[in-house]
Amino acid sequence: MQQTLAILKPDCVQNKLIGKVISRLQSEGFEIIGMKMVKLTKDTAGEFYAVHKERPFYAELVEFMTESRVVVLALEKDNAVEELRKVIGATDPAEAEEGTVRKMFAESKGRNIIHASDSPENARIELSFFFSAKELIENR
Ligand code: IDP
Ligand code: MG
Repeated sequence: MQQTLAILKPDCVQNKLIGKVISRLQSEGFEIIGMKMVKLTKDTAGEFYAVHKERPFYAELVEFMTESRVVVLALEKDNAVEELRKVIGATDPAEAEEGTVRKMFAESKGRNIIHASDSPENARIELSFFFSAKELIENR
């Protein structure tokens, strides 16, 4: 089993799509092992996306991620990192495959409904950004 991190972004929360997206993730076989709703500050969002600091969209991204609350999910599945990236689709919904979460629900490359870790190493880093080891103990 592998773990990965997803964030239901402010557009997902604002458009009342939390239930639909979580339902999709569960039907794809992801086990929710941690879940919290948080309001990110500029500092927290900026730190989470620090790898994009030099990119032209960084300020817009931080602004967007702090518009309203987000839902942070710790997910477990075989090959979870790759599987989740597949289910969410390409960053830009215009380029995402039919049936992917971003194709179905996202409005633009910036406002694209969901974040997912892009490697097992980043998944570990990102999970520990939002969850303590105590919170993610296996339930078996
Ligand atoms: P990812 O979320 O598919 O991994 P990244 O390239 O890691 O995509 O970018 C992180 C986030 O930054 C994207 O999900 C999106 O919200 C935002 N973003 C990326 N590229 C652009 C852009 O060209 N314009 C506006 N926002 C962008
Ligand atoms: Mg990324």
